[in-house]
Amino acid sequence: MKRYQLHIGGTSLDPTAGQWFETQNPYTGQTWAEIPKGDASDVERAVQAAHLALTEGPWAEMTATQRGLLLHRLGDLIARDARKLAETEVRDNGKLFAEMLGQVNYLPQWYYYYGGLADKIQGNVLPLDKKGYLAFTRNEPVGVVAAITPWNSPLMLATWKIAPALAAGCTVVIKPSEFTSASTLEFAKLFDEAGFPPGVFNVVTGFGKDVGASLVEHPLVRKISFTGSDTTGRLINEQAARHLKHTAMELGGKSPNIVFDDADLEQAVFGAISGIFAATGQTCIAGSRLLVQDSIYDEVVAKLLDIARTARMGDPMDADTQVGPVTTPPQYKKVLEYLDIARQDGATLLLGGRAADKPECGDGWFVEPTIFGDVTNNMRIAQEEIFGPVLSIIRFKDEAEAVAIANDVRFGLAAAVWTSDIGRAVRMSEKLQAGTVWVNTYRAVSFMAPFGGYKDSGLGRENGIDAIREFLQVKTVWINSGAVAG
Ligand code: TXE
Repeated sequence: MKRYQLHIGGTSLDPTAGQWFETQNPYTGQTWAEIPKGDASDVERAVQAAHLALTEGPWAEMTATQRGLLLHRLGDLIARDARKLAETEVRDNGKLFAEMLGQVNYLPQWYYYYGGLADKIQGNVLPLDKKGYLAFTRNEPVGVVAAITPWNSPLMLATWKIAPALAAGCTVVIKPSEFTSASTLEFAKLFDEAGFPPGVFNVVTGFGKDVGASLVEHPLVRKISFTGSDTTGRLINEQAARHLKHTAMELGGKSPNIVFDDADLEQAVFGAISGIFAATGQTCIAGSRLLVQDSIYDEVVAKLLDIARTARMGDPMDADTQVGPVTTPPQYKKVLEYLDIARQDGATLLLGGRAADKPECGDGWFVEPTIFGDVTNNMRIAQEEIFGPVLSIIRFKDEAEAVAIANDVRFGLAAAVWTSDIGRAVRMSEKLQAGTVWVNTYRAVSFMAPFGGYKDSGLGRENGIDAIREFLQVKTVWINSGAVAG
């Protein structure tokens, strides 16, 4: 069995306490590797290495252009190793290989984009109300960044943090999810090959309450960039606030996918299916609430069921598989619990609603693609993030009611509108309380487009130019030109 090592200060090494934990393949349920069980002393080593790299030596001396070139080189190495990295991700999180490969193949663009942006962040010469001074601003790295990432898209969500943080000149210590740590440890080796100085990028694997909490508490960590559940996000934010640290939080969602009767229904149904069943519903942007206008409700439901009932479950490495397993045993249990909650709340089960026991699902943690109809927005399945292949269909009569239902949740990550009326598209995009609104599409993301949450879905933005500012702090410099005393 493969046994991984931590990555600290440009070296692979064993955890201080000499302990490892096992990681499983969600498709087979079998253990396939051992992951270092880091603790506070490993965090200490990693943060000290990151702090040293930040304050002295080649990274601290480097120009922004040189940093950009290193990011470029890293992008090339990811492209070279995309297949291997994607295979490791699938082994650990059970997502479809085709989707994972597509995702990893896209990652270099983040490193090229932020590599290019590194030397284009300018300060300002300030107009002043006083004579005799020159004043200007500099954008400086915020410091050592702790990145804490989840299990659903390990390398992509890590990249959304790492690329802008390094472009800004920060150094990084990352703690990947305990369920999917392997790909981040393999990825770390590419930093050395690309020529990053030791300590710029460090990985400490382990559990949230040990490694995660120690990172958040460490006095030399200045920024915590987190993706995960809103419960953990809140906890980290409270802890960070006690030490006045910067945070960026990408948390959950309960995104509405809204279909009007003037929409192209074939497209809308396709968008609804991929919106909830892609990645087995385990994405923060899952379109888990399908809002359908009364007049087309029956037609949309019939079309949805026609497609969803043919979904092929099975080995995520197989190109024909459309729905893979749930990634972790606790998540599997949570999804099954919500199926019971939905029934108790009075939702009508239209499809699935149970664990899958088909032979092609092996011993994996599979849940059948599930659709509930006649859901009302006060039901728990309409309000709480399930993070699984469970769609709730809700009726509405008109635009005003669609907006009211869509916004009546504590989350606000994304929303989509399906309509052929341009005026309606504009009105809806203004009224929906969400960090991203899609019109006649779902799930589009790009390194160029800011991404983040309204309301309980998070703080700060990832991607686009906005993201690099998350890792910079502004310094104002006043120079006395000699005309002013003292
Ligand atoms: O997430 P956690 P979990 C949601 C989804 C899912 C639920 C639970 O609804 O069912 O979260 O998943 C680290 N201090 N999302 O339990 O706990 C942890 O080790 C510091 C939404 O896996 O939020 C991991 O690295 N760190 C989501 C990371 O936080 C701590 C993606 C996320 O774990 C910590 C995944 C602590 N006290 C799940 N406790 C999205 N927004 O995409 C845990 N961690």
